[in-house]
This record gives sequence, C-alpha cells and structure tokens, in this order.
Amino acid sequence: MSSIRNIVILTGAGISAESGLKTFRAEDGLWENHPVEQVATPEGFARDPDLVQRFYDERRANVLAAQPNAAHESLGRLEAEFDGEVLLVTQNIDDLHERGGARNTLHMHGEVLSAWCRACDVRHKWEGTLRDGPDCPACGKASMRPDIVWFGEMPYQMDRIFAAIAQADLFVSIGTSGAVYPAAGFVQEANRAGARTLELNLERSAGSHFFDETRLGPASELVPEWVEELLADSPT
Ligand code: BV8
Repeated sequence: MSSIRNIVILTGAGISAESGLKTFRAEDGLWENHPVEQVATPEGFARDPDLVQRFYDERRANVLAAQPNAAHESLGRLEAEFDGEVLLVTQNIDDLHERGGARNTLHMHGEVLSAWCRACDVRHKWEGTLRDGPDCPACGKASMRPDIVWFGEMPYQMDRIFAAIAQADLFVSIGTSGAVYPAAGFVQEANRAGARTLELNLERSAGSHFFDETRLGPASELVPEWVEELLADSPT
C-alpha cells in the first residue's frame, strides 16, 4: 500500500500539445518571427501593444477551439478519486485542465481567458479580443491587458506552491522542457523536501537528471497509465 498522501503536479505546454495547442520550443519559440521572450514581456507590450494583443487574441481563439485530451481527463479523475491532497500547478494559460475535470488548478503564469484591468486591478473572464481596447466592465477605462505572467514578472501564488512542495510525498512534472524558472526549479525543491520525483515527457528535458524516474512518451498515454497505477496502489 503506497504511503503517498500529498501530490504536487506541474504541467507545461506538452500536456496540451495533443489538443492541438502549440508548445513554445517546438518551433524554437518564435511567433511571427519574434522570440516569445520578446513578445511575452512588459517591455514588449509597452513597445508594441497591438502586436502583443494579437499574439494573445490568436492563442485565446485557439484555446476556445481546443478540447481536453486523455491526459487532462485522467488528472481530473485523479483529483476526484485519490484519497489524499493533489495540487495541480500549471504553467499553461489554457483552461483544458478545468475542462478535463480538474478543480484545484493553480495557473502560475496566468490565464489567456482572463483580462486584467491595469487601472482598477480587477480581473474579468474574457473570451473575445483585447486588441480593440475594450473598456473595463468595472471601471470603464480602456486599460485591459492579458492576465498573463510575462518574462520578468513574478508568477502567481509562489508561496502556496512552495508550501505544497515542502509537504509533498510525490512531485510529478508533465510536458515541460524545464527551460523557464522558477517552475524549472520546483523539482529541486521537491528533492530537498524528500519527495519522490517523477517526470512524464515526450523527450528528456533540461531537468531530467533531477528526477528519480523519467518516463518518455506522449502525455495522452503516459498520464492515464500513471494515474491508473497510482489509484490501484493507493488506499480506497
Ligand atoms: C521571474 C506565459 C522574477 C506567457 C510564460 C536566466 C536564468 C534563469 C532564469 C532567468 C534567466 N533570465 C531570465 C530569467 C527568468 C525567466 C526565465 O526563466 N527565462 C528563461 C527563458 C531562461 N523567468 C521569468 O521571467 C519568470 N519570472 O523570474 O520573475 C522576479 C523576481 C522578483 C520580482 C519580479 C520578478 C516568469 C516566467 C513566466 C513567463 N511566462 N508563459 C505565455 O504563455 O505566452 S513562460 C512559458 O514558457 C510557459 O508558461 C512555460 O512556462 C514556458 C514554456 O515552457 P513549457 O511549458 O515547458 O513549454 P516548452 O515548449 O518549452 O516545452 C514543452 C515540453 O513538452 C517539451 O519538453 C516537449 O518535449 C514536451 N512535449 C511536447 N509534446 C508532448 C510533450 N510531452 C508529452 N506529451 C506530448 N505530446
């Protein structure tokens, strides 16, 4: 019988790849010939807000047209059936974990279906374009930006994430290249906390050497297999 009671899961763009959403580094992280690190920054937004709004308008539309895949759905099942704590931390800005049944998802890099008013700080669920500078429904000012954590900005709820990792028995990383910090450093925190660490990824990542175990393959196969294994092993 497994002694696993607290699980922290970190997901990246790879878990949504089979839902048709592009990852960052497959096409070397370029968008309209701009490195993502240039477009996804406050400086990039200040320099050319229209370009950045178009970048996120396009991704917002892609997310709305995408469907969750077996990997998202099996994590939803894990949350519902596992007899312990599961914190799902995602670097992804899509809502496929939620549509796959996950309830406890922490979007550390924000959400593309959320708009953030820079005048009154209120966030709104947003499915349309931001490019035409819509008025904030709360304060009426035309000062909304994508509710996304850009490079150089502090990711959301870091204290909550570090507190959960400190208590974790198991840390699982799914579909991430381990290229972006602080997310890429979570596995080292988990090792320091004495947690077991498992990586499920299509190929070896920059952080693979930090994991106790790495399984290579598509998330839609590896994740359901792992969830099945864990639920069979954990107390009902
Ligand atoms: C911060 C939102 C500090 C935007 C994102 C030098 C060294 C170390 C760090 C830095 C440095 N210079 C700058 C930094 C900091 C910087 C950083 O890490 N830069 C990198 C480029 C070196 N980090 C930051 O700026 C962060 N903030 O540090 O703040 C601070 C301190 C005080 C006060 C204020 C601030 C903020 C980072 C967040 C940036 N925003 N996303 C958007 O989405 O448009 S990051 C973005 O890129 C994603 O969210 C994600 O995190 C990252 C991409 O990573 P992945 O998700 O892993 O995607 P990728 O394509 O890379 O990999 C996909 C993987 O899936 C691959 O391994 C592939 O094999 C696999 N895969 C593919 N298909 C499948 C699959 N796996 C399974 N199945 C499949 N079918």
